[in-house]
Amino acid sequence: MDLLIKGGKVVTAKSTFKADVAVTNGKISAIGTNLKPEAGTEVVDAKGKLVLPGAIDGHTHMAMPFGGTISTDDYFTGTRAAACGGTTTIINFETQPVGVKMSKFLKEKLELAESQGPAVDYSIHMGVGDVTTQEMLDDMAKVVDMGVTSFKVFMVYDFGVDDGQFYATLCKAKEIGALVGVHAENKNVNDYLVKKYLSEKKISPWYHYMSKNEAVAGEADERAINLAKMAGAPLYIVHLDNAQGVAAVAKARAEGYPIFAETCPQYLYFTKEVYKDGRPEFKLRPQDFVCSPPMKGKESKDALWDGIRNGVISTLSTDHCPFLKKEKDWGKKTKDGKKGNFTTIPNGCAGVENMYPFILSEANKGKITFNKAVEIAATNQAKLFGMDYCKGAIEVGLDADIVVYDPKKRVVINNKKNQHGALDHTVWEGVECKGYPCAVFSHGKLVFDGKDFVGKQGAGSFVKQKKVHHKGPSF
Ligand code: DUC
Ligand code: ZN
Ligand code: ZN
Repeated sequence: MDLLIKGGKVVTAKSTFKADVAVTNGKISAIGTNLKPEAGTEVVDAKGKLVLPGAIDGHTHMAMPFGGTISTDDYFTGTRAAACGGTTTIINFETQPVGVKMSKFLKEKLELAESQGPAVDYSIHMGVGDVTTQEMLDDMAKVVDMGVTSFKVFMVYDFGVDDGQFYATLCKAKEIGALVGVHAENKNVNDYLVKKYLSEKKISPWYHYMSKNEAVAGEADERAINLAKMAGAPLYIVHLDNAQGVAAVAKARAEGYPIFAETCPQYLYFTKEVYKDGRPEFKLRPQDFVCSPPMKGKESKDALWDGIRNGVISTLSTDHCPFLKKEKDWGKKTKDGKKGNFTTIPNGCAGVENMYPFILSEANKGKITFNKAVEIAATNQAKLFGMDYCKGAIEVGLDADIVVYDPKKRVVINNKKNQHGALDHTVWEGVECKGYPCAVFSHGKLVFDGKDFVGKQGAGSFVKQKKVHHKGPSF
């Protein structure tokens, strides 16, 4: 036995109980009361603390080219930040360029990730950029064989799919044991509104929200669900942000369809008002909050919380995609010195370090149970993406990715003082967390000591996803 976490309360998706947790060779080797350390075993006193599985952030964009730049965190700095927030696995999006086979592209991205040296484990979702030929579509099977069984299509953006390509991707995924995620927004209406607002000289970040409003997202959520039903395939709606979409997911799940949804902390905490005002008390401007999809109104925020409580929403992830303040300013003056507008702001915000502390803090305040927080931030992610053979729970045989959480510790997010990514600001600045991780282990090795990153660059490795065959709404 290498490590013994003693006297804490273990929290799983289903139950909470007092137990010691033993770790041998990076795996959880025993869970029980009064476990005795062996000679040389490191003992961690967890009295008064919760012992949780490390979170899985199923939605990050590390080192992603976007809008003339590249997101600020790479596979190392992003996973360093993740580790210091109790997230011990990320699933990063890599989107296939037009004309390049997904399997070839995946090989290149796995090499890139390894060269950057992730601090904790990572996996990849394959963004679908080109399924215009049968050959490209058939190549999805190779990607599955390489250990990536999750794909994402975009209903917006130039590289997005039309409904026919979306349908074909769903059918192929069902055949090969994969799950398709979707970024659901109505492209034609979004494009029309962007043109209209720009022609009316309405160029501020508020019009980013207006052109991607509740109805633009809600219609696409409903259509995506209909396409999945037509294909008889499971579907995963990423970053669900609106009440209409929550209702559509609830209905499809009640009918027995394997429709799953993810939401993100930003949709549970902020509202569209940030695009008018920013958060000036923390020197955050409206453009700093520009991400896609944008935050919505209070009705949607409330519906998302209800969706978490009643099981309509299965997972919580971040869409972590950080850009520097000077890049966020491209909405005023572009990189080339031209007059900017809301479409010239790189889309995305930081969050990978904040997800677990945020949702656990909400649990600590009584908004949801700790079991629910663990379920949506760790256990369900592992099950949905075929990683439950090694991740997502405190269970004998699984990787010892463990968070010791102090419900009494208070941390106010301060980008300069207590955040560990590469970004020069965070939209989470000034947010107070009631409770915080005081120790984080990846494969039984300490990576966060409650203050600093103490892990190693390159310690993380690629986690293969098993084939998945989700047949109904539960798993
Ligand atoms: N949304 C973002 O905010 N950034 C990157 C891609 C996306 O869909
Ligand atoms: Zn997206
Ligand atoms: Zn995203």
